[in-house]
Amino acid sequence: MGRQLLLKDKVIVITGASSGIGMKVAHDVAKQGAIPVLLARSTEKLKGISEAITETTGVASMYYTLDVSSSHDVMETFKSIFEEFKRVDVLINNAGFGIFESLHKANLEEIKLMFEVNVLGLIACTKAVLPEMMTRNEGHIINIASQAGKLATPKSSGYSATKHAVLGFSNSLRMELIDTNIYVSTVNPGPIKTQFFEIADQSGNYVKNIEKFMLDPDYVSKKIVKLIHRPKRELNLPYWMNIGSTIYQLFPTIFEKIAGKQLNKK
Ligand code: NJP
Repeated sequence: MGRQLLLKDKVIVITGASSGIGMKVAHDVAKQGAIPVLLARSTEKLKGISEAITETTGVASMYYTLDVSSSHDVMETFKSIFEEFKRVDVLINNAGFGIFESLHKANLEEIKLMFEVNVLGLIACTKAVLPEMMTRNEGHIINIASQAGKLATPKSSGYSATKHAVLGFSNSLRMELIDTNIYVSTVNPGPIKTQFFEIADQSGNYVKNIEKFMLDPDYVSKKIVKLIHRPKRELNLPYWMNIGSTIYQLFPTIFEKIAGKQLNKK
């Protein structure tokens, strides 16, 4: 994966662009001349972000209201995007949410919805861009997964399962596309200071316990922009968190025994 992509006039579609990481990345790529296409459910927020991007960068970004859990709406939205822009250079599958709860208390409908958004929505958006990328033999799909996709922790069985699914999906697709110029990257962050925790951690206990480890969304966004310039297999943030995940993969039984209690922060 040794290429350097100049962002000027590149069409970068970002799901979940109405807040958090997606919003930051939209601003940052526009600063480099790319055209961010913002997708999320909150139309008013998207409108405000899109206007702010145009005001600060001069780039005419676009937004479309989309709930990624509707595969029909995903298809229709990408049809409109292709009519407007003819191409998608980079897709950032970022829309997602988590609910941290012990499984015996968790609501099955909420777990289903996490899968519909975090996994099936991401797959639907990927399927929507792939034919055009394959025709041009060029493109980059960036899937925002999580360290929770590598190392599950207590009270996140549903959320971790969705992020494990994202990594499995991405790894398979990367191999399918090995002979093409279409790159598949995953981003596996630890906790980031965004609105994510307003839904994920309603008691506030988890945030209180891990506040000092939380990443700044500006930092995460800068790293994602770097990843667009130089695609690589996966981006682990912070890098040291991946050491824990790697040790876990090597020695799962002993790791769960020794570190399992330490990881119970939710
Ligand atoms: O969270 P937040 P982040 N259809 O809540 C959108 C992962 N991650 O930026 O639809 C379409 O500020 C929602 O928009 P709206 C995490 O799993 C995070 O932190 O208008 N869009 C909003 O724009 C997720 O995949 C942390 O409500 C939908 C966006 O998603 C990604 O990072 C750690 C939607 C969420 O913005 C971005 O999260 C980690 C739907 N059905 C991974 N449902 C972390 N923050 O600690 C939601 O490892 N959205």
